[in-house]
Amino acid sequence: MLPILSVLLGLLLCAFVKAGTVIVPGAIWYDTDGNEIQAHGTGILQVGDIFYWFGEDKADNSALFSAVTCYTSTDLVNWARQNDALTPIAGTNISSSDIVERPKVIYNEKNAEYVMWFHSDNSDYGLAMVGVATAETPCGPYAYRGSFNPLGAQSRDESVFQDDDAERTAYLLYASDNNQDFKISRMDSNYYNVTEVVSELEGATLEAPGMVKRDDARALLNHSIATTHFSTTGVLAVCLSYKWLGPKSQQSISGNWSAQADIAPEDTNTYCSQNAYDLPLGSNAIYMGDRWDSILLGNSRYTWYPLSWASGVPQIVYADLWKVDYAAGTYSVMNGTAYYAADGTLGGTAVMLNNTYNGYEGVGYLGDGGTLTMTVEGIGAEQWVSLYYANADSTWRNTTISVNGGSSVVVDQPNTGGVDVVFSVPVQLYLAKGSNTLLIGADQSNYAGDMYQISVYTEN
Ligand SMILES: *[C@@H]1O[C@H](CO)[C@@H](O)[C@H](O)[C@H]1NC(C)=O
Ligand SMILES: *[C@@H]1O[C@H](CO)[C@@H](O)[C@H](O)[C@H]1NC(C)=O
Ligand SMILES: *[C@@H]1O[C@H](CO)[C@@H](O)[C@H](O)[C@H]1NC(C)=O
Ligand SMILES: *[C@@H]1O[C@H](CO)[C@@H](O)[C@H](O)[C@H]1NC(C)=O
Ligand SMILES: *[C@@H]1O[C@H](CO)[C@@H](O)[C@H](O)[C@H]1NC(C)=O
Ligand SMILES: *[C@@H]1O[C@H](CO)[C@@H](O)[C@H](O)[C@H]1NC(C)=O
Ligand SMILES: CC(=O)N[C@H]1CO[C@H](CO)[C@@H](O)[C@@H]1O
Repeated sequence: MLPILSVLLGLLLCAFVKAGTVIVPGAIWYDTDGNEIQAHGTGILQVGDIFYWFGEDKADNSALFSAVTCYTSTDLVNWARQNDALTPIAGTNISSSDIVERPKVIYNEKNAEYVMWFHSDNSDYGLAMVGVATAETPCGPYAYRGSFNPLGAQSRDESVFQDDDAERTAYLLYASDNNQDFKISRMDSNYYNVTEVVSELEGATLEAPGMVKRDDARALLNHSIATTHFSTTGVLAVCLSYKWLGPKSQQSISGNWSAQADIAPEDTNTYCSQNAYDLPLGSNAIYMGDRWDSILLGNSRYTWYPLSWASGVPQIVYADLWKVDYAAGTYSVMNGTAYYAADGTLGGTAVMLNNTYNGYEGVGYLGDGGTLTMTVEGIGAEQWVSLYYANADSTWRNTTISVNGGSSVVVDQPNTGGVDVVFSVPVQLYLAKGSNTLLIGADQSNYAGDMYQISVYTEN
């Protein structure tokens, strides 16, 4: 390798493995070795001071099963990849031509055993089963016990919920009966099977469930199914509105759930994400979602946000960057410096739009000859920069951005499912101390989304 290249590579790796302090929803997340974290359809297990993050490895961009990964962290920000927890077994229902999604792990005290549940299916999602695997250590590797239809019925998107009663009763939450009926079933004392449906929401068409218990009440996330749900790839372009059910009135897991409500302003489509897991945090929780990229599955992003009950009902707290102190049960949202596209300099075919966001107009027709130049203040470091877009598109888009005449960085912009929604995309850029010139959209033949705002942060 050329010396200059290896120096550059070293610098890059250095930047990646440096311990982080902030959670940046929607950014590419790197593990402590500098590799992209592959843990989609998140499940979190806490053992003592250590968090274990289980998820789907989609590095090969295929929906088919390659591994359930296991990462560890003590701060929910810096994650170290461990051995894979579950890998394909030829000749079974978890072969490399099958589907294994949404792995969740709970600990069975009676058997001193970790038990993993997951959506187990064939490639056309026709079997609709749950799979169960067990291990003596959190990351395993897990021994596969088998896949089955719980109580003879279908189960697609699923999660588990372990109660804090004396028996540590556990439940399977699952989309059943062609995703029409949503069911909650009690597990047996081994957590190997379910014994009884304790709650059924007929015709609810829910998926991607998560449940948190708070003040002895439970919240269940709900969302409406897009018609693409039944596509043969089974992958959603997810930018849909999610709901919660009954956090106040629902004292018993088997009782009636109260009516749904939004967990984020409806027009944000849950900040372009789908729920995967909800981790209690003090008297609040962390919403852990996926921003699926159905074209490049491995490029799907993690969208973790505080889920706050401050208003009495659970609401996602939007943050470009935020910090969590799990032990203290607290979070804090970082404040950036906002710059508005309307204050920038338009070049070529770029035009001001006639719609507004936060009272500011956006800039359209960026790319393919249209540019925007903006001046922002830096501190002489790698800094998070959030680009705010409106992008009513059913495809992922790109924009390019260059700092002070340097080479262009490509920043991708998520598919919003064709819905007009303003959202932000984070990118880490080196900004010089003092004034910096950002040139946006110059180095691309495609159109970017419409740009409204840039926010610059100093925390890393
Ligand atoms: C997968 O599960 C289905 C349904 O239980 C069963 O018919 C099939 O034999 C299983 N396939 C393998 C390879 O175990
Ligand atoms: C789970 O329980 C059901 C109902 O008792 C039973 O029919 C089924 O065989 C059990 N499945 C497994 C995998 O143990
Ligand atoms: C649950 O709802 C059903 C149907 O509306 C009603 O008959 C039943 O009494 C309710 N149960 C409780 C515990 O409120
Ligand atoms: C961000 O600004 C708000 C409002 O001024 C303030 O309450 C909050 O403490 C600030 N957050 C941080 C991390 O400084
Ligand atoms: C904005 O409105 C003006 C006046 O109606 C119109 O001429 C112009 O084409 C509009 N621009 C865009 C980008 O829609
Ligand atoms: C975005 O950029 C990537 C990498 O440069 C490229 O492969 C892809 O085609 C681009 N997408 C669009 C919509 O331009
Ligand atoms: C049970 C329940 O409230 N289900 C709702 C989930 O969200 C969709 C879309 O808003 C509603 O149609 C369902 O009624």
